[in-house]
Amino acid sequence: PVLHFEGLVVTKAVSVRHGNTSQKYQRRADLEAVLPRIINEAIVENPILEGLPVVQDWYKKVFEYNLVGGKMTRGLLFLDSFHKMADPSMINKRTVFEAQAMAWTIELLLSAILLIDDMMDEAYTRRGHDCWYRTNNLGPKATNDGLFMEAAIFEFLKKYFYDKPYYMNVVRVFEEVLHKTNLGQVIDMHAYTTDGKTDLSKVTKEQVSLIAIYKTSYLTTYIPVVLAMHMVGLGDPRFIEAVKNILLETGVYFQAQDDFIDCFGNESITGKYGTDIEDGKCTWLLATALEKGTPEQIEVLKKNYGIKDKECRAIVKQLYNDIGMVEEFKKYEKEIQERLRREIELLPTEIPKGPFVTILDRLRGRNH
Ligand code: DMA
Ligand code: MG
Ligand code: MG
Ligand code: MG
Repeated sequence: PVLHFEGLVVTKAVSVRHGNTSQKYQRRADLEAVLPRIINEAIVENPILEGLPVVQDWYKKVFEYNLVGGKMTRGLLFLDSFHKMADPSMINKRTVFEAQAMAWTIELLLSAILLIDDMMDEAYTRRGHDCWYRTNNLGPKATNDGLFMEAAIFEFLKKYFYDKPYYMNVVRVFEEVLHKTNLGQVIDMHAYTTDGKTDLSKVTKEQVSLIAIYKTSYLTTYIPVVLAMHMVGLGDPRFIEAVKNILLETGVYFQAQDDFIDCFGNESITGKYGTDIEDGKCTWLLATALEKGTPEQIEVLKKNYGIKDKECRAIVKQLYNDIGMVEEFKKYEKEIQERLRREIELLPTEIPKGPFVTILDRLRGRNH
């Protein structure tokens, strides 16, 4: 479908499957349909931008490019959690729209972080297009757009939730997640390096999990469910504490998949060219190779990992194949799926289990 902003046509939202009327696709289509309204209300008509047409035009462009065209995993997980946890009497036209506004605020947080992540990772493509910093001759100037999007999160929240009893809690969750994700990016860049180069002796599965909890879990699995809990009246700190571990562990699994897809994914499906091997990232694949590889193979890794060269990348990929990485990953995925499902069974009775099971169903075997 084509989304119409005021004076702006967005053609990137191609994810609606025609002819499929299932609830899942309908929810996605409905969410995509409200985006122009939300951007106009929360950004274009925001008094902060009044009288600054150049800024308005630029940010319409930034939003069009960066907010649209993703999988919307997080926004949809939030909506799913909201609808599964809310008392049916709470659901009406107004609360459904508010939930959609919250879903887009989560997507905005993600888009801001990805915009900057792609600069740090020296990535090439995202969502099937050039990374934002590689467009419009931007380069490092794109930093300001990431910062603007981050600031806009709090404008969205003010616009739609200022009078809600859960407003302050929701603001604090966004602050917490931003902060934790930034810490995660620091660990992702520095914790396993010596003099800025990947130090294989520091790469372990524990390190991989620690990085993932901070850089990914808060942003991916924690925030959608916890915000839904605050909105439906399940925001008691004891309830949040009870679900936290499962959500963080699910995020570690999500990042392991992201690492796997970076190397073994099909670029035309993922929309991004994987750079983890060249970037020398501390990934689930690398930690597994170090566990399973022979001393000779580990020598090969040492020579070829973290080098910006297509040949070196191909050698590492071949090595991953030689140690049976695809099978290793299947085994890991089966085990973590089973373990998390057992943990969900043990959640307190007050907390609906549906959203947690749905996350695992959605993630199983994902290829993008
Ligand atoms: C994922 O890291 C975490 C954040 C905070 C974006 P990544 O660099 O592996 O993500 P991607 O593979 O999407 O670039
Ligand atoms: Mg990245
Ligand atoms: Mg990164
Ligand atoms: Mg990645």
